[in-house]
Amino acid sequence: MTDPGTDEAHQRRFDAMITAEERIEPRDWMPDAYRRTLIRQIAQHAHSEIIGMQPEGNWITRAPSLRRKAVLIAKVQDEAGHGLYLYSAAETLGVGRDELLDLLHQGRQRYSSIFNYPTVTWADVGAIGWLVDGAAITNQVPLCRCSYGPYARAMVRICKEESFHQRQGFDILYTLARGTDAQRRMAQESVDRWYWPSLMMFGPPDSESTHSEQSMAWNIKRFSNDELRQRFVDMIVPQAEALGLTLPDPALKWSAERGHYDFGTPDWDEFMQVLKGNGPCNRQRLEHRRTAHEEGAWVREAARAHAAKSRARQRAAA
Ligand code: FAQ
Repeated sequence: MTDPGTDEAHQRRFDAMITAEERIEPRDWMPDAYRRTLIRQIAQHAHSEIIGMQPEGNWITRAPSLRRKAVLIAKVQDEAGHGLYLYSAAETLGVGRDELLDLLHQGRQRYSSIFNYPTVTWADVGAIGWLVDGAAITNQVPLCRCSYGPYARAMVRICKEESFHQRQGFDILYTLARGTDAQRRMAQESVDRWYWPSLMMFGPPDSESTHSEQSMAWNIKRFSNDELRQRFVDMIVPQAEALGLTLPDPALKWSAERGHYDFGTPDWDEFMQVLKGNGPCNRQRLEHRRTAHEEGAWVREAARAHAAKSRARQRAAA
């Protein structure tokens, strides 16, 4: 049985570390609720990375040139890598990767709403890079200062790669926007479809966000959902001008008083529907993931057999 006196001392030490902006490491004592929150967020983040491979993976065989195909394959592979760093970070909190994948496959853990939208044109690969990776970076740069060490460190590398991803998406749209009329129209139509869902990636408005207050007190989240959404809009408006494309938001205008762009309200009913599993691609994404997992069983089995053999060989040589 744990000694309540000791738990109080641990809690005081944990609180002092948070106040002093120190990193919490896996060996440190942490409150159960802090651990649970991190597992929820990091798992959701990891699941988003691997489910996020599907919308773009859809275009690998149809990329318009060898160069675009090679870049896209590398990007999709990067997302798999991000998933691996993040599952490893979650494992330091005492959960197994298999357990987390089971929860995803059973629909008991979430992944980002954005990946439930379809990629119907090549321009969507550009819009995902520019807007979705752009939103991801805006959200993730502050996570490099998250109080939990393994998550913060994973974020540093992920953010570097996401910046490159955003540039390649911008480059695709830039090329299309300067192409034929049909290419320009395709780029604009894609931005029209991805703009609002990308604003929803930051989560519900602060007034509806159940976890923000506590996560900010623990230095897991450094800014609220609405603060980051604003930062993102301020970043993409001049980028849209450079692209020569418009953002489908009639309320968008510079506010000299606030020093920020005013913007419209996302359709939060649509967001809630997507979270409930009723987005355009929810069923397809999960079904595909489950099938890929089942079909990959032999690879996991072979890797386990190889690891067991290597261990036996090392023991024999010792
Ligand atoms: N989708 O109280 P809050 C990428 C849920 S980037 C689905 O505000 P929190 C890169 C939330 O879980 C995308 N669910 O929650 C890439 C909670 O549900 P619960 C991944 C959402 O955690 C690019 C409820 O709503 N990035 O993958 C969403 O404090 C291109 C109440 O919300 C991350 O995960 C949503 N958008 O703040 C890959 C970043 N928003 O558990 C491939 C790390 C909220 O109570 C291609 N995560 N919910 O049932 C975070 O920063 C936070 O978790 C937030 C949400 C900001 C997403």
